[in-house]
Amino acid sequence: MTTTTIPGLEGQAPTDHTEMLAWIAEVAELTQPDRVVFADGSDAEWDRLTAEMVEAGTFVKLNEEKKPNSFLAQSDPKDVARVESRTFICSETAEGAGPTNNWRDPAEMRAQMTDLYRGCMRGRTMYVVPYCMGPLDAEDPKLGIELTDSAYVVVSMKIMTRMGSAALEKIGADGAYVKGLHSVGAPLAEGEKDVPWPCNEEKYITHFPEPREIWSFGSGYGGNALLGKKCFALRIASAMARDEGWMAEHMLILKLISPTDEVHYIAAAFPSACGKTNLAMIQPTIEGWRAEVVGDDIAWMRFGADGRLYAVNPEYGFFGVAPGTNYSSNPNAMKTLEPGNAIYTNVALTDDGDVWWEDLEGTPDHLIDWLGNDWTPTGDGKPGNAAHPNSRYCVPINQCPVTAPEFNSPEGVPISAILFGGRRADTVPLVSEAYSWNHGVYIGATLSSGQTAAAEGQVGAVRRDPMAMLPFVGYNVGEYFQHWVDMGARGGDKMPKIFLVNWFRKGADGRFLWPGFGENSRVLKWVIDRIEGRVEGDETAAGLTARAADIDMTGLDTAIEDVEAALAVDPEEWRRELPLITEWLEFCGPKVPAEVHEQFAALKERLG
Ligand code: GTP
Ligand code: SPV
Ligand code: MN
Repeated sequence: MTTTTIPGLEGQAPTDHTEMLAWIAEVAELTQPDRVVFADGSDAEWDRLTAEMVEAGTFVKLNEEKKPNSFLAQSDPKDVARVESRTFICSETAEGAGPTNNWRDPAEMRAQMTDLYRGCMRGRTMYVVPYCMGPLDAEDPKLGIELTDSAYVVVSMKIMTRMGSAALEKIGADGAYVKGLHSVGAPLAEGEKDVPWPCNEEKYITHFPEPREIWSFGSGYGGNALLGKKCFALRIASAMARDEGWMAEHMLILKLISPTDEVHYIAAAFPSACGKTNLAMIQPTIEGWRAEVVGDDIAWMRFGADGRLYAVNPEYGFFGVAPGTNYSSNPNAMKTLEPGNAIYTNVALTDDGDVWWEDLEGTPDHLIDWLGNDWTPTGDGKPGNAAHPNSRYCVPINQCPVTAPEFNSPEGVPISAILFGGRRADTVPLVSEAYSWNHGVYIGATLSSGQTAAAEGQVGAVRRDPMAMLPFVGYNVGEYFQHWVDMGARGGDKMPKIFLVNWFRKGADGRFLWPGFGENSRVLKWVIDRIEGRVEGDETAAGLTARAADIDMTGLDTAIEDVEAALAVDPEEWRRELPLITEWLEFCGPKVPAEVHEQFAALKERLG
């Protein structure tokens, strides 16, 4: 049917999509891979690619008995997290990217990156990876093609997305799809031996929101390289969502079931490495309550026929932070890993071919750490983490014992509450409810958190992270706030209630005041009680804050004084935030909606 020749492709392309074939041919001509291979997403392909990566030293095959069909990769030590300083939104105008993103003129960026891409896949295979974000049978499935020279990306995309032939078929002969081009930027000369984790010192994670394109160069890691995740499902999708009247958010989605079988779905936006996966998989500690996971990182929300906001998880797997995960903090994550079929990155390797990371049960006497060095618990004078703080497991969502069947429903689930949260050692109470949708938008717009290892930067430094989307909003941040206000106006009283939570408040002695993890179910119960109108709260500057007496403490040995301290709103501390918020809203610029400024004025008035 088509006459397009793709250099390096053996046999017939499995699609008649003329425009797609022309694009693939053009990229292959530019990047000059030895081979072009269409990924079909099959188990046979997984077996072949993982075996090749074991052979190449990229993967270590883990002990088949302990971790069946699972692999460990250790990245280059300089390629361990998202690189926000190298992430660009190349909208047509600088204003379109707003003050929070790095912007470059799209034509200039294309010219510059085209030079980098020239010959960059020499000696490698270019994979054509078709994928779908969200269920394949959605009314308007969101499809993408990632061209990549990384087999690690191909197998990770099989876990994280609906990847392979079915997605290609959905695109059909002329369907729309998001173009993604990814290269690790490490061409091989004739006969040159490859390294286990090829990458380039120079990195670009670039988005062209208007034509819905992604160009990524130089990194093989996580959100930099698995283009369906942060690049498509948040940065590009947020721009689509603004245009189409829905929301693409950095949120977990969980299903909470009360002892009387009341069901509520809750979405929560916390910045990277601030507890989404843990809350999504929560094992409630209060009698009779159950929870199930719909998603752990990204939520796409749109209005249903009944006018409520429905959320879909566009992903198909978990890319979770390993350190801190264990059978007591997150038993459901541990059980998800038991059947195997997982990829681990930058954790430590035990002598019997298993994995280990900080806080996992049973510290071994000897390990190979994420850098490939011998490691012992005492450090032998060489202290350091066995696993990188941003080391990750990548595992299919359907292996989780508490996955809600609705995770695969194209209609999604109706959201009763949206939580915003972050890491704040002070000031922010354990839980409070926004006075209105717009107050909630204000709380989200000024959300703050201590920086984590999930991205480069000074760990611990408090920064504003609006709606936990600072690195992920694909357009002007003021317009993004406006979109939130507009969605609220559309949804009216059917919108979810908005809450602010903080699991990370510390006492004067530096201890966490609240035990967190499964005990957070006690806070979720209060949230449901509020939604159902069963409890009152205290009107404070922050919002309607829970009274300690209304938090179910049955079976919890945390001192009531600690809970009271965790819930307290100290006007003095809140006043200290005011100049920072003034500065932040000024920085966000003239597009910040009046409604947000009004809420800030109301806060100042509450503080006197
Ligand atoms: P990303 O995948 O980067 O978006 O992270 P995330 O938001 O899913 O964070 P995750 O659930 O992986 O948690 C990150 C870190 O926070 C882990 O080290 C957890 O152990 C820790 N953590 C999660 N929940 C709690 C909690 O309730 N209390 C405390 N103290 N720590 C928590
Ligand atoms: C995050 O940083 O928010 C993550 C990990 O979920 S990554 O896929 O690298 O973005
Ligand atoms: Mn995340």
